[in-house]
Amino acid sequence: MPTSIKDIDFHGIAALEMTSASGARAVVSLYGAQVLSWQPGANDERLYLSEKAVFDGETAIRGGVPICFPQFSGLGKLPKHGLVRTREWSLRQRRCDDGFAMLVLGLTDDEKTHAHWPMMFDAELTVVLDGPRLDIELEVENTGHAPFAFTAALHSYLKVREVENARLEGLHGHEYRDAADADKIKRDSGDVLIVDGEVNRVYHDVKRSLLLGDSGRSLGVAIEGFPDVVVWNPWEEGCAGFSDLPKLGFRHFLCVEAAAARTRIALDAGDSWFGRQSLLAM
Ligand code: TA6
Repeated sequence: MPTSIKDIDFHGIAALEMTSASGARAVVSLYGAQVLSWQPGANDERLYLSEKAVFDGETAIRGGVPICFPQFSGLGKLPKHGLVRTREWSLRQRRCDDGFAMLVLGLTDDEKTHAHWPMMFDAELTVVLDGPRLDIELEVENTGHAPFAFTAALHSYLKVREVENARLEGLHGHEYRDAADADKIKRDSGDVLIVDGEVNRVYHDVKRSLLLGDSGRSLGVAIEGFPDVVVWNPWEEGCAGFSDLPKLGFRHFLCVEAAAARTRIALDAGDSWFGRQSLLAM
């Protein structure tokens, strides 16, 4: 099968459909530069997209991989998760090679971002679909004359068949801030993370790769550049508070997010930074 990148309409918004030589497929919207679907094989969707997600060009889309920048969650005065997940990005590059498909989307500061944050920046998201692997890389350049610092995340909604049966390995021994328990600092002592209630944790300084096991299939998560990992599931009560999640939606995803949350990334004028999350279907 030849690799391809096609312009498509996805629930009424402009998107790109990437197909790799192996038959893997991914869909990325220009709105938010959000990966909305990733199927490394036929009938093997690995990203959760809520059936109640709103595609009105104003609301953040619930699912896939939203980009949080220049603020993660409520860690500052900006709108939650920052300014770029509800903006139209532009396509800068598309490339189809023998085996893989790659696209680059970009967004720069403008009057809408200045209304909240005065800094000048260039953000670029590169998505590479290559066989069983999906790489998502966020690069940020300080294009202004003053230094700035930011928090950020690739807020990946990983699809699981049944969250109670999911097992997340690799966080053992790490310190985390428990946002579901008054932001207490704790240390993970279990061999695997099992979700049987609300989870909202920011794990610090995670250098290991993670493995998400889910009813007979696995997903490797390798992270570079982002120092932290956020694990989030709202559970039943929390889920009921989200109008764009179905009642039992929480059972079908676990957010495992490459993040810079505890320590802000500082950039001098002219400097740039990148962080990457690579997902490997097994
Ligand atoms: O990453 C976890 C988190 O910050 C949670 O606190 C939760 O609220 C979630 O993100 C979703 O945020 P959103 O603004 O997309 O509803």
